[in-house]
Amino acid sequence: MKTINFFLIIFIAVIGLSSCSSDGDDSSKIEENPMDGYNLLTNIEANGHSLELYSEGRTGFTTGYNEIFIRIKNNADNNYYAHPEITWMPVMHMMGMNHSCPISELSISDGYNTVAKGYIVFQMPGNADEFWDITFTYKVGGQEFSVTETIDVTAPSNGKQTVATFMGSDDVRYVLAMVEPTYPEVAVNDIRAQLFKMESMVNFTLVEDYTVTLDPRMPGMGNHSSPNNEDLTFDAASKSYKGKLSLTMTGYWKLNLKLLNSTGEVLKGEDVTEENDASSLYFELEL
Ligand SMILES: [Cu+2]
Repeated sequence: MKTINFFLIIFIAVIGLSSCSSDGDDSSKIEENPMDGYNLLTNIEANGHSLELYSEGRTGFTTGYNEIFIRIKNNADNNYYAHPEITWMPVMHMMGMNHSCPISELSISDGYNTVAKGYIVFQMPGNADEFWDITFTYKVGGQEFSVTETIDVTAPSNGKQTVATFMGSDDVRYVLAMVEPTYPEVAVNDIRAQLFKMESMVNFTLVEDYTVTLDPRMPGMGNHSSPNNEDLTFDAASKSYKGKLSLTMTGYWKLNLKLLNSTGEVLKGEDVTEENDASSLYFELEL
């Protein structure tokens, strides 16, 4: 009995000591990895740094809205830079010309000062003769660097359209991209989209205060609709268009859309009627 107590006391003492020492020393804490559970899209090695690009759900760059997280590692000491200042410029090199696409600024994400967050809307995939690259210009440790990296942009594997590039009746070229729902359900889903005006081949600006009407249909089932949808209107806080998308069953849905300007003029798209089964402006999804 005595020996058991003796070992028990030593055991407790050891536990007590080890927990004391780890409590008192911050540097021995295992640092939480902010990118745990995210997919590494690409790791760009340049200037003695590693630029790591992550996605929350995607495994690659696809046409449409791509949310991207970036952090920069100093290869000399394997530490990530806090508050990196990064700008990016994606360019598609086509047979006859080059063009860019809508992008956001890269801002430091809430909670993790080593992670910058933003989005790119790719209007089209690359192919054998035409490709995308991204030029990053970034400032870390008081010095500016830059790197250009070729990336693979593919059409989504399910082939569904989540971005539309079109000329409006006002002779302006627009890009409309669906942001949400990422995981649509048989329910009334939040739908969110972003609208850009193509000012030039390399400059796209956010368009505010328009309206995107929504008429989801199931072409495989007599083109039936669903109740309780709400058109997308501009939300100033998120700088995007928000509405409600009602999906009453699983299968293929075509989200027929019309784009209206701030005075209610139709810039693109048509009503779905007996004679016309789809709008020329639409998103698609399958669930
Ligand atoms: Cu292109």
